[in-house]
Amino acid sequence: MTKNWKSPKQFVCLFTQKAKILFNEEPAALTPKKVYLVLANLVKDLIYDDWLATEQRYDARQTKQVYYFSIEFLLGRLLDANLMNCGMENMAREGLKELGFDLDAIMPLEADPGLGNGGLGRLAACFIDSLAALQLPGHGCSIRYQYGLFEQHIVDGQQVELPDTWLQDGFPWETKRSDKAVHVRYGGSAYMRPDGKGGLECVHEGYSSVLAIPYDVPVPGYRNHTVNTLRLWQAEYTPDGLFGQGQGGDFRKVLQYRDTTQQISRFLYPDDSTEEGRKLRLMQEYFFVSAGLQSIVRHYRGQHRDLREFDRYVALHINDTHPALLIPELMRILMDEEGMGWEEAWRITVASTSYTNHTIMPEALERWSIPLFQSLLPRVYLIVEELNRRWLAAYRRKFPGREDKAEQVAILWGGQVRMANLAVVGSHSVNGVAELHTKILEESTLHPFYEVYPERFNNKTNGVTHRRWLLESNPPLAALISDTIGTDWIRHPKKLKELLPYRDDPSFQEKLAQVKQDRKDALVRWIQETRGVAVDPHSLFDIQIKRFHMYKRQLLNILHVYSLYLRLLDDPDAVPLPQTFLFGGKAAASYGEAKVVIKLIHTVARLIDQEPRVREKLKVLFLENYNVSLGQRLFPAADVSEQISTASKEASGTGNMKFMMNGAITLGTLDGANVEIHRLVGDENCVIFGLRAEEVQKYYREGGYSSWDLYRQDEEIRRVLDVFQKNPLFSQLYEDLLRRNDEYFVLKDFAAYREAHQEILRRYQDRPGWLRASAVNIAQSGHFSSDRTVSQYARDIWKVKPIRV
Ligand code: Z2T
Repeated sequence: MTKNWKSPKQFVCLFTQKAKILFNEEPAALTPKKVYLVLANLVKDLIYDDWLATEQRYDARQTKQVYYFSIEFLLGRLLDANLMNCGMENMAREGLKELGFDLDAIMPLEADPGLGNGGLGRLAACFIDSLAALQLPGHGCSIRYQYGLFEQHIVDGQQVELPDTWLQDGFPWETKRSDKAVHVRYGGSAYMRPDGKGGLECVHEGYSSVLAIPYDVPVPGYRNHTVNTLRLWQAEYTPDGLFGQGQGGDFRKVLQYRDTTQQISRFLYPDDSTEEGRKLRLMQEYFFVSAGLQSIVRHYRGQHRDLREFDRYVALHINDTHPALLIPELMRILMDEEGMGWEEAWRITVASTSYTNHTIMPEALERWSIPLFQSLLPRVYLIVEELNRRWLAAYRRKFPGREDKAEQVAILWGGQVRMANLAVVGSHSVNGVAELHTKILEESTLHPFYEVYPERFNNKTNGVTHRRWLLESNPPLAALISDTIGTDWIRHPKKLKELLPYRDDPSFQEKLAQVKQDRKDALVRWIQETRGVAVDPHSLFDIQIKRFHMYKRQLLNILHVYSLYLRLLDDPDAVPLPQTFLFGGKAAASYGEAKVVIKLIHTVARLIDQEPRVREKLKVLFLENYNVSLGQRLFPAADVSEQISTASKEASGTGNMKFMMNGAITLGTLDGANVEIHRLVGDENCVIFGLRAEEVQKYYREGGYSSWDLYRQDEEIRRVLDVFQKNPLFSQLYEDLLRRNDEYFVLKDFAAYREAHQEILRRYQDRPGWLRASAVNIAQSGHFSSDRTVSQYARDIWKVKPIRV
């Protein structure tokens, strides 16, 4: 195997060989998609030696390793990222050119692996990138969904969901490792019996077992020879999986077992609005946790003698509660398979496990019905039951007579298993994802736990990999930065601060303005080519891209745009410069209200397009199927970053950081990580508006405000809301805002938001001032690199150190 490609000529030679091996074709005969596949396979060959060497190195050094369990990894395309990390992008570009191909035309042919919903899944992808870049021994563990997040089509202004067939042409980055398969058990019955040595042992019988097969994806660091692993598990049917059943010839049972088995790794987040869907989701959660842990313990056994030292060599991280079954599963393995007693197994489990919380929204806290849980995972349930018993007993000793509090911290309550409580009790570290979020966890959401275990709580403000979100997504900006301060910022993103002295430098500002215009032009061309829509590249680009959720308030944005439309109808000079409002994002298939907001955006867009007096000044465009690769086009082209969630609701946000890195100005509430962005750049370099988190929480405690009063007082609000009365489709939104008292304070924040937009326009017209603000944002964005975040996890929580390869 080759180390690196030495010259374009050698590349051409290797490419020709590979085309022969894979397709038995000459390069010139290859379709563009085959060119992609050949190239991807060549890049994988490049990575392979380092991949094996990395694993050997970790084993030889007996180093502690982290396993990051996440039910989502929203990877995005890998060709560009891997080429960049290997430092082989130019070589590939030159070589392909000699063969008559254009690398930039090949890259978009790669399917965008969407094994995640949004922020949580993308965070996991940024983290494994940073782990490898920092040479930290850390790996991802998840599910190889056959279908990722649905593809969003817009038909008649409405969202339609289509399956995401990302595996159709094969996924060249993975390696199937059938030899490392394990079995995962479901169902049957479990009970305790005397073990003949004066203790008890567990019997689990009548279960069915599913084959879990790992597919490994290499995760290369940035030009440092470290290659970690993302292990994706796939469920497969095994003919002998029906233990003690089915052999009797119950053919229907065998068929049903086969069907269910094959469903487990089929879809990301199967619809949970039906009982069947819920059961499948719980099967998924146990599936990858059990498979992952079994393989970790097996590997550990090959390296070390004594499982009592497990936590010295292994850190297990759970990304939200979806992998929280890791806690009872590790207990099961240590007790049932390794013969440990409860106390010792518990010490090891807590010492190994750490947990990140990603939301305070009560409806998003996972709960499972006990009957479902118990029938699917009888042995694990016994452990959870015992854990709940011991935990509550200890808690009641500490707070005698406080049943109100005991109820809040119980793991089992009201017929349900409360996963967040399980995760907190079973972890030595519990962290939030931004300062404000962690404070709310400590003071309200998880307060009773904070009282007992204050030392477990800590904050780790999110970050994003600046390699993908700046270096790879915005090459002209990256080049300008490197020309100005050198290339050290790529390995040490804090050094972006060295741009600060240039913020008022006219020549730097001029170049920064050109880069932004260049990225806007590129986006405009792409929109014209792919959507057939014309956008004014000299208008202000105001962008809101994120999942659709009522708390994120895309509704506030579009209502404000509609108010601009109304103003322009009266007075064509009501706005001083042309503006383009871009939206993108998916709504959960079952989230009716969010889907109505998507429809409303399309309706307003059409109204504007049809009005000659307005359309010169205003454009609204919804870009369908927002995903990682579309994000990579949009962040670099943004002037304004819309971060307008109801204060206290957005745990962190990470799009806010990607915009900032690309020089956009934040227009936001003091929510999530916006608070920290604001603190770093100051009032002059972002525009903050609206209710503060404490005010919102006070309203919630005291029963809200009267949205009717506002409706009566503010004429513009009144005129805007009349849009709803013209169309019965939107009556639900009207109801929410007025009759159901505006849960997310859209109307309450409307006037402040209107003011904030006027402030944006004032600042945008001061060119040097705006460019200075843009430069300051880029310069301060190094703090929001996931390299910073991951170093903090490594130092404070996982206790792992870099290993040079
Ligand atoms: C998700 O993307 C987030 C939170 C969730 O809570 C679930 C999902 Cl799928 C269970 C997001 C937060 O909403 C966002 O504020 C945060 O930046 C992101 O996780 C990463 O922490």
